[in-house]
This record gives sequence, C-alpha cells and structure tokens, in this order.
Amino acid sequence: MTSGSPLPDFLRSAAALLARAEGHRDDGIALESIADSASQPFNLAVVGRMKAGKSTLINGLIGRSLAISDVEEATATLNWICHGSRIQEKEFRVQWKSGKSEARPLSDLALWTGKSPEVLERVRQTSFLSLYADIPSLAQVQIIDTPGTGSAVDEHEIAREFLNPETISRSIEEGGKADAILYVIPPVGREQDEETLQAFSGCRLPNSGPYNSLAVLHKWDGLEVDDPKSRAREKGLRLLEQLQGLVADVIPISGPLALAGRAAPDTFFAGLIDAMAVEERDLRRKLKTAERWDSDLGLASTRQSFSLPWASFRLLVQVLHRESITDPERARQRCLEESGILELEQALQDRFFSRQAILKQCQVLTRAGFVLDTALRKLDQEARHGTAPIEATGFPSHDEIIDCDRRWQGFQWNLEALHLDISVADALRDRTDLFPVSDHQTILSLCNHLASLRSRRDLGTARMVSLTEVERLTTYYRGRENLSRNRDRPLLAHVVARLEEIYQILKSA
Ligand SMILES: Nc1nc2c(ncn2[C@@H]2O[C@H](COP(=O)(O)OP(=O)(O)OP(=O)(O)O)[C@@H](O)[C@H]2O)c(=O)[nH]1
Ligand SMILES: [Mg+2]
Repeated sequence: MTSGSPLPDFLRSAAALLARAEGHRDDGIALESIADSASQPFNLAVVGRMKAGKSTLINGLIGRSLAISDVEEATATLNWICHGSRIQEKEFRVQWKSGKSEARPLSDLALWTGKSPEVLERVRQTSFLSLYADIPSLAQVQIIDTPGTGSAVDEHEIAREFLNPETISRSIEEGGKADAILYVIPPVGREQDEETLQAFSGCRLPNSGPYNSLAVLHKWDGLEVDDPKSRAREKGLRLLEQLQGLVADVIPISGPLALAGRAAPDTFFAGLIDAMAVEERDLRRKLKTAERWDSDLGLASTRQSFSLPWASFRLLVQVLHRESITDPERARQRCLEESGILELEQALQDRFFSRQAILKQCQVLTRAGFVLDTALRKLDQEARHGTAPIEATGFPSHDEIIDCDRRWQGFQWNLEALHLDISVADALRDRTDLFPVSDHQTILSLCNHLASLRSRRDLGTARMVSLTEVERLTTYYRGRENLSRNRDRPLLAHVVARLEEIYQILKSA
C-alpha cells in the first residue's frame, strides 16, 4: 500500500527489498511498522517506575478517570488513549498479538486488571488496548500509558515480563509509537536526589533527548515539609541541572489535584469550604490523619464525594485555608493552579505539539536508521562477497541495494535540517530579539509543513502563506543574517533556506 508520501513510501519499498533477503525478513517487518507509524497521530508516551502515578497524571491531563490507576492494580498492558466519538467512548479496542482486533464494552477492562492467572494470560496475548475520550486536546495527540518499570514486582514472576524496561521500550519501539516522552519521577529519598536520579535512569528510553522529553516530578504532596510545592520546585530545578542534556524541563505536577480541578463535582469544593469554617486548631487536628477527618460524618461525606489520595486531599485543604478561599469556583481554579497541570500543558504545547511534524519526521528517520543502516551494510557485504543464500533467487541485486542506499542517504541528509528546525523552534520561543513574535506562527507552521510526511506540494493548495509574504520574510531574514553575530548566523541562514524552499514549492504549484 502506498501513502503518496515520500518517506513512508520509501520505507515500504525498502521493507519489500529486505523481505526478499533471507536473514533480513524481521528487519523488513520492523521497517514496515515504522512506515505505518508515520501516518499515526503524534504520540506521547508516559513512562516511569511502578506506581509513580503515570495513569493518574494522564487522567489529570484528559480530565477524567479513564486510565486505570490504583494502589493495588498495575497498568499491565500498553494502553493508548485516543480521540473518539461519544459512541466510541463506551468501548475500548483490544489489539491481540495474533493480529486480531476487537471492540469490548468498558466494563470488560477489569478482565485486563489484576493478578489472576487468567488475567496474566490475557495480558500476555495482548499487544495493546485503545481507550477513547471525546476530548478536543486528544485530536492532535495520542497518549500511551505504559506499565511501570522497577523492582516492586519481584513477587510476581509473570508480571515481570511486562514491567521490564527493555520490554517496554521494545514494545514502544516495535509499535513505533513514541514521538515524545513524559518521564514521571516521584521525589523519593526526601532530601537525597540520588534515588530520584536512579528512578529516572531506570526508565530512560533509547531514542529520547531534550528535544522530545520532559520530566514530571510527581507525588510531591507527600513531602513532609511546610510547603511541599516549593520544595518540589527546588528539587525539580536541581534535577534538571543533573539531567542536563537528557530532558528539556522538570515540572512538579499533581495528577490527583489536576483531576479534581477538572472533574470533581461543585459539591466537593462547596463541602471543603464549609469544612474549613472551624477554628484553625480544630482543622489542624482533623488534618492529622484520614481517620480523624472521617470521624466526622459530614467531613467524611465531602471527602468521599471525590476520590483523592489523602496527601493530595490534605494539601488542597491546607492551600485553600491558608489563602482564605470562600468561593467554590475560585477553589476549583486554585486546585488546578496548585496541580501545575496548566504549566505542563503549556510546556507540552511549546516543546512538542507546536512542532509535532518536525519531531515525528525526526523520530521516524532515527528509528528507521537503527534498522536500515545495519541491514543495508550487511546486505551489501553479502551481495558483494557472494555470501547471499544461493537458493534465494529473489535476493536483491547489488544495484538494487546501492539504489536503496542512495535514496536512503537523501532522506537522512534531511535529518540535519530537521534538527536545525528544532533549534529554530526553540529560538522562536526564547529569542524574540532574533525573530519578531508576529513571524513565529508562520515560520513554525511552514517548517512543520515541510517536515510533514505528506507530499510537500500540498503547500500550494494549503494556501498557508502567499508568495509575496514569503518574499518579504526572505528579504528580512537575509538582511538579519548579514548583520547578525556569528553564533546566530546558522539559525538565520536555515530560516532563509527554508523560506527559499517554500518559495520554490509555491512557485511551481
Ligand atoms: N499522594 C499521591 N498519591 C498519588 C499521586 N498520584 C497517584 N497517586 C496514587 O498512587 C497510586 C498509583 O497510581 P497510578 O496512577 O496507578 O500509578 P502508575 O504509575 O500508573 O502505576 P503502574 O501502572 O502500576 O505502574 C494510586 O493509588 C494513586 O491514587 C500523587 O500525586 N500523590
Ligand atoms: Mg498505570
């Protein structure tokens, strides 16, 4: 099947070539799956150690309890959270490893949750599950909830298979899904950052770097200090320093508070405000433990009206009380602010979604490179030294291999330009002295369009920009390039080169 897009079409033809070569069929299958992933929406994988709160964080992002999160039950399969209609929402899809796919009612999710032998067998036969939500933010991105990595599963031999970092990265790689990665790290070890760093290195995926990874410090509400959020911020900054070059940012987030801010009923916030209308000393006493709070039936019913971990609940009450908030709507807003989710969404937008075609093209090229570079080198040796299996009459000829390699080099050359696109996208955000704000949207969407895996000629019909506007921008940035300092020159030269490329496409359309 051809898609009419140059890179996926090339990858499919290379996959067909490899499929003809004995000993390279698996490479062909891997390449075919990478080509398929190129036409999928942008994917964000959420990874981290067991019970770091990945599923809860996803629920906070989408504003509903869709991803299974629990003290007891682990996420055992790769779960894709996708955009779907109201009707699709009532079901989920199982992609079996056998290749079959089937829709099931949401109530059947329980069959993939737990530790019984039947569940583990079902999980073993499952490639991934797709869950749906009719939420606009999911229209441009699919989120992958992954099983946790780490050692907390030693008690469970079979589950280990699903919780091993290599298995996770391999399944993500095989499915070719992760265009960007969100690492969820709990601030374990109180004052020590070492364990937190270890928690990060235990879940780090290949093929990730600061251009496509963000880290989230999660579960900080349990830090035993007066102001856990400030402490989490300090930890986040220190961690970012230590992880230099591995992630773009480290942001403290509370998934439970984000979810409460988005999904808790109005009566929950109204109940909290009523509960705070007591002597400060009384409130402090009630907040000592969940049991003390629940010993008052009225308070217990407020807490039960929306399920939150005790540490998150206590923190919320403390914040609302400290700031003397008496309006339920303001309380909801403050809950969202404290969660940090708005900051995370802005970072996701700035760092990933606004440049999603560029990142996707980079990932597809890099992943394909892992397979194709080695395979072509080996094939060439086999064809050249006559070690190709004699009985394999369809074995690719030397000329075919050289031709494939030549075309592949053409695509790879583009990788360098894509990395410059990413540097330009960063500079657009940080260097308004270099790029006027009014040009940001145009430059970013043009670079995204050039990187998109669709045919470049679409630009002419997309009417994103006029020829006159491209001419104006080219003249402006060429002038800036001549006047700029040495270190800024490559970026400006790249923008000029991209604009010239667009000019040629528009002219010939
Ligand atoms: N105090 C507190 N508890 C949290 C937070 N986030 C999640 N939890 C709790 O931690 C437990 C595990 O949360 P999950 O979201 O299932 O964690 P996970 O990383 O998806 O777990 P696995 O899929 O099993 O690896 C649940 O009981 C959550 O309620 C948080 O920010 N603060
Ligand atoms: Mg989970």
